[in-house]
Amino acid sequence: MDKAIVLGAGLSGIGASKLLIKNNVEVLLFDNNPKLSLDKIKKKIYGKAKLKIKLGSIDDKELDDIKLCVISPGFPKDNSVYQKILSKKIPVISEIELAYLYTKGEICAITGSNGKTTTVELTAEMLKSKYGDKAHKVGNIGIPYSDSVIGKDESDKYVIECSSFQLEDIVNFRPHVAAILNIVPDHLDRYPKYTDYINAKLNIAINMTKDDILILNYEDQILRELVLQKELFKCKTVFFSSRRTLTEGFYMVDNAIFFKDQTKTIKLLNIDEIKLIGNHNYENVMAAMAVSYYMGVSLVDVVDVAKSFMGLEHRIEFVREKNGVKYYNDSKATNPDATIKAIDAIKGKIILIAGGRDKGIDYGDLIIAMKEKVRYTILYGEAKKKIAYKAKDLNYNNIIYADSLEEAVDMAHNYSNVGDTVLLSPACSSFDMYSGYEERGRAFKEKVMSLK
Ligand code: UMA
Repeated sequence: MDKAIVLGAGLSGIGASKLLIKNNVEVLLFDNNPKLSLDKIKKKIYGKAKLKIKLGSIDDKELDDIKLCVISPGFPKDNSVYQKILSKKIPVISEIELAYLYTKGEICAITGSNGKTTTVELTAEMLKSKYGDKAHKVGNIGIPYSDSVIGKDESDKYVIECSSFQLEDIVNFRPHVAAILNIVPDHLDRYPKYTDYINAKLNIAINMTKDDILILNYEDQILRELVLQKELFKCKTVFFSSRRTLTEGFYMVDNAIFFKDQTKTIKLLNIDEIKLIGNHNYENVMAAMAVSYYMGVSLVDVVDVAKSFMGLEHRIEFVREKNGVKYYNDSKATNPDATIKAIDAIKGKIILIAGGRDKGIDYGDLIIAMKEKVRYTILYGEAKKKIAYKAKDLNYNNIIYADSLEEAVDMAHNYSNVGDTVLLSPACSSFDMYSGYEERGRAFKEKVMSLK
């Protein structure tokens, strides 16, 4: 192979181009957006003699001698250039597959609809406790995997956060240890059927063999039932559970986390020794412990790291207490399931701030969760009416409309009582008003800090 096309000139496309050029492959980098700056892209990639960049459109002839296509996770598959590549039968791989082909060290990978980033961060800390600078967190977390493998050797260890998009076009990608945290409807604006989304997630284990270990959430019905279809996975499977004692695996009972294998049961910690809150977070902790343990970290070390881990910004992040009311920023909750988990995690009554851009997911279960603990729900953004109509259908009437997130915070301040929690947990993406959940979370925190 001597010439490849890379689709998308974002983080993944730039990482993939660098890796290919480093390995003497000529790169044609294509991005659909004609407004991108050629100079800015070029500055990020060394070896310009082997690089050609095309923005907006591409001549058919350019594809004649292309032997491989590397597609960025967010690059749309109805794009005409992608369709031409398919019709020319050029093999297509995802950016994580490319990186895998050039990886010398050992990899573990984590996917799931919710909790990926927290679990990857925690796993990376655990791996660092044993492997130091040789441990790397990469992938959907914002650090392109392909960029990270350049110049590394057999002693390096990677924990890869895998989105369903990244797992769509893998061929040989085979982690030694993998975890699927949960599967709930998400990204239904991209996948025609829910099963397409599930199958993309399951690709994480498709090449794993009997020498590999797949960690699964026993409390997730889809994952539990999949294991019953034994022929689906060839690897060993280990469960974690936040609700029951298991015959083998990591589980939580009586507010403590245990590990059990064929010879022993060990109590690892009490959940009040960790700083994260909520059942979903205890599941993330158990998954990270399991992945790290099977990647060679001792149980003593995984427990130490779990106890000192502070959690991440924008994920049920405590902001301040004001007049006896606690404020939490959970801007990362971009689907209803994540918001349900945040509601579950908080003790006492809640004033919920939600809304943003709708992702085509039903809000029924969220409304049911709101009925028990949410005193008022303040809705803003594009999805506010859709959520409100569903609430009305299900007889939840404590809905208030706001025109902006800032106005929603003012309203929450006025409507809250001592002992309440004000929770931003939008259940929607942020793109109707913000560049991403981070900007939305920061806007919330600024407004909360300015409350007089
Ligand atoms: N592009 C086109 N045509 C289009 C749309 C996009 O050419 O119609 C181009 C854009 O102009 C842009 C490039 O594609 O230049 C962007 O590629 P990309 O969307 O694949 O984004 P990257 O910058 O490569 O970032 C990706 C992940 N983004 C997505 O999956 C959408 C990042 O995850 C990831 O951190 C990064 O690779 C490194 O691995 C972000 C994300 O939102 C955080 N992920 C989704 C999620 O978590 O829900 C899946």
